[in-house]
Amino acid sequence: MDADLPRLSELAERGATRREFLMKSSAGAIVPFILAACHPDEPKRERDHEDERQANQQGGPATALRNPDSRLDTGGHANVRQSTRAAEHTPNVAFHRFDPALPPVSAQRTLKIEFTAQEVPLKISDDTTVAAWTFDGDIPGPIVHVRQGDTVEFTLVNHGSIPHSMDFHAAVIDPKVAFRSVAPGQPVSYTFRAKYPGAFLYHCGTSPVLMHIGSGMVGAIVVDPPSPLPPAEEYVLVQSEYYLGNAVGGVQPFDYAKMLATVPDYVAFNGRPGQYLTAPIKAKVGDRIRFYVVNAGPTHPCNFHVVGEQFDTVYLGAPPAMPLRGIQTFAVAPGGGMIFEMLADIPGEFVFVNHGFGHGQKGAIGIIQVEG
Ligand SMILES: [Cu+2]
Repeated sequence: MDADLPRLSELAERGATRREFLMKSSAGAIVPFILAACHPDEPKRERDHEDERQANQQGGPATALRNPDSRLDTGGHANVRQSTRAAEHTPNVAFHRFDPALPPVSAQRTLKIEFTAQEVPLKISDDTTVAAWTFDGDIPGPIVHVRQGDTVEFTLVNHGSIPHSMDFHAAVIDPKVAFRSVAPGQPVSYTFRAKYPGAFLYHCGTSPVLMHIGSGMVGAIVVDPPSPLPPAEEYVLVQSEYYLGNAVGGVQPFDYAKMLATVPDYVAFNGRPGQYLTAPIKAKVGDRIRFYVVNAGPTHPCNFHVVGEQFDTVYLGAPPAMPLRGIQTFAVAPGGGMIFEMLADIPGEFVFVNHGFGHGQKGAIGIIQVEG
């Protein structure tokens, strides 16, 4: 891990440029965590070695788990090695910010969606390119937006080199059929109706699911209730964890043993650690800001919090039913999704963060810039 250790320099740089703000803010407690991210040379070798040892110890029973949804599973140990497909591409890929804006809902009540499973290099920061397994070439995959009761006609075409599949949490469907794995070059199609409103995860369910989720095959589907929620600026944040191995040709593969050890290198909103520190989400005083927070995991919760704010409303599920009011922090479970609303009463820079701060420090952090 030493020579090719994924650096936090970009995040650290962003932290440094935000230092004054953080010092001035009421979030004094954040400062040590951000500044701690400025030490990319921390001795990780011993820790990683220990992680690996633990992972090996856990490897037997954990990797024996099978995905009952998949018909092409070849065993719990299958497909934990990174395919070479991503590394064969040139690693000279450009960084792009993932647009967190919720796309408009379709006017049609039946939505045809086709995704491709792709194994591609993805630049997640200035100095880190990963050998990603993706839907449509990005982590997370495209944001899907429908209404309760809408019909989704979905097709996945596998352009990868190993089996992949699709598990929509917004679907009520026979998983053995719909969520089955398909071989390279093959498609799988199924149709479902969005039964409940809310923010839902989708992910590849091919065995071992940990490897496929952990390598980036995740995304969000937002289902609106029949009567619209109050007007708001709407954003989708998909939290996910990165467990990376040594770079090959400038591209870092995902590391299954580290996924089992559950100590991530990075935790990110929408695939890029700290991307919304550099390029904050903009809002205006008077806005209602609605976050659809989906936690892809694969393992850790997203303890969602906004510094200097309180959530006016948090919907556990099926909005507008059972709203929680005046919430400071709420955990979104791995595999879960929830809706958080805040009212931008005053101007300022408000940090949104996973308040499990080990993971906030590792990149699950951003800024909402509220202008008067
Ligand atoms: Cu997959």
